[in-house]
Amino acid sequence: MKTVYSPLHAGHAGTMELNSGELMPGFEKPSRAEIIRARVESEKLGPILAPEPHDLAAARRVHRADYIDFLPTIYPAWEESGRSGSAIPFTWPTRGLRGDVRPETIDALLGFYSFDAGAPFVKGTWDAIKSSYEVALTAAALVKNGERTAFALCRPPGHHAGDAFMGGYCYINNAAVVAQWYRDQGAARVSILDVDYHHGNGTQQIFYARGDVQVLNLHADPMVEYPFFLGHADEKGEGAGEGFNLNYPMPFGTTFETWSAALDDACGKLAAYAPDVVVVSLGVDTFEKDPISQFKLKCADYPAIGCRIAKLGLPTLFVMEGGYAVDEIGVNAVGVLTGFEEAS
Ligand code: OKP
Ligand code: ZN
Repeated sequence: MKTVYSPLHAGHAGTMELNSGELMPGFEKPSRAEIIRARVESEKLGPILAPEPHDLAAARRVHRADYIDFLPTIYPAWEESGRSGSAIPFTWPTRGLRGDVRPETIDALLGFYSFDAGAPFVKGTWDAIKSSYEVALTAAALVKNGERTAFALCRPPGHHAGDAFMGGYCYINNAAVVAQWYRDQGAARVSILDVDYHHGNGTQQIFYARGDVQVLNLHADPMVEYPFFLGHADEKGEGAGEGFNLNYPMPFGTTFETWSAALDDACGKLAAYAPDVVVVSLGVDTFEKDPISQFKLKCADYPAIGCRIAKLGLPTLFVMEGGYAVDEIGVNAVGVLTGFEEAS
């Protein structure tokens, strides 16, 4: 299996995030991608390729143009206003406020285009976002051109980003971009299987009213876990999308026995949908030692996930999302991929 990786992710570093009432170093840090890359090499998964350059046209197919135009202007505007460090929003147009009037100043715009304070910008953030997007599209093309599978080692991740908002370490929704790109390249149906611990609220929002992209999400119950305000089992899609969004919320403490039964059910629904291609939003924050998560999967479970996905027998693109236990992130992420290859 080929991996696509860019060193430009590393400029998105030194970010700060709000946690338990304190501003502290972000969990979504450069070593995550470096450790996965090192494991790809030591496991001899296959060649590691640089991304091809891409303009932002494919991003505009799933994100609002004004949002995509705003992203590269954020850090320059932040610096022009005399600040350094992490650009972070602090006010949002929630219920009772005007979310339909685009404000003019950088602090207001940051809130206008986000749903939380979890997508900080530093100097290298835009270049990292763009490189992550190019990594996803380059890996997508490998599968389109006949490879059975490929691994997009994306950083930053994407599944919390919606049509016009960032949040939860995510800016451009890489999985949504490539799903739409496959449609535009002639795929009739695409399935997105999101196995990250957190609900992929951005992916759900982008495709909620569409029947041509099936979205399946396995995650911690939003009643008690981030992102809190989406991801319940009764969210099944709307209009033409009715029945094409499936959520599997699970309680804190969920072990592989329960989790893999949900995966099995999701794979059954996916097979019945018969997509031309599967995009896996690959998060490994379901791991028992993940510092911000509450599931109990073990290292040995990750190859079994890859094996189950391989049994679908479909062209499959893996897009990296979350996972914060850096000591084991390489073993677990690459474990899914080697499990897939061994069962293929
Ligand atoms: C991104 B992905 C505040 C706590 C909220 C946000 C978690 C984002 C997870 N720091 N943390 O789905 O792995
Ligand atoms: Zn996550």
